[in-house]
Amino acid sequence: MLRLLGSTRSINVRKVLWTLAEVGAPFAHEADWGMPARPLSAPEFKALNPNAMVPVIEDDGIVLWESNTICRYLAAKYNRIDLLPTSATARAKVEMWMDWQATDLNTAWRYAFMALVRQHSNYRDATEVAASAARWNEVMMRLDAHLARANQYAAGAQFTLADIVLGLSAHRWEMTPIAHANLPHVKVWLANLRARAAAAPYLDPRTP
Ligand SMILES: N[C@@H](CCC(=O)N[C@@H](CS)C(=O)NCC(=O)O)C(=O)O
Repeated sequence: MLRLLGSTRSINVRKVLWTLAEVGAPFAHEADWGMPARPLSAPEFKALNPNAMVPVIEDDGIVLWESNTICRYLAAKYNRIDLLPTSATARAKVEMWMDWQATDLNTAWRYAFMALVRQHSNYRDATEVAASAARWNEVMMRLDAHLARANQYAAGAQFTLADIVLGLSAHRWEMTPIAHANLPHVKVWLANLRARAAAAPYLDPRTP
């Protein structure tokens, strides 16, 4: 059975959990990796992922890390061409938004989130917090403008992996105590995602 390592607290682990729920795959979740009892620096863990980061999966004799790659692997394995289409154009649209989430969007929020939600002692510079919050709003405004033109979901008329990874990031943005830009299209799209049975546990206010 597929083995998933990493706590639900991690947004990248939640991408995999939500995708597993969408495809209906059975799995064993080792949620304590990253907790004091099972540090990611443990040799046993680093043998699986030398980056010492979660999520990691072990399935059918392979080990994979990088959350977006794992989501694509699951969609392909379970022939979910609705989540990750096979035509070059439709697939590229999904992957473009997934890559944007992992790069532009993710790098914008780190400082503000670590300071305001995790309250980490290494993130105490108020100027940096304000700059990160401003960058975060700015990239989210780009997503809102896209959703205003899009046909219901991020990559078109169909729910795809792009909505999973962007949806979790948008949820984190909503749940972080910054002065939020007014993003009506993000709001409607997120409400729509929250109505999915597979999504509800991962778009919960208790897990920003
Ligand atoms: N690019 C990686 C990033 C993974 C990542 O940043 N994981 C975080 C949790 S969200 C992590 O493991 N941090 C180290 C720690 O928790 O000790 C992916 O998408 O899987």
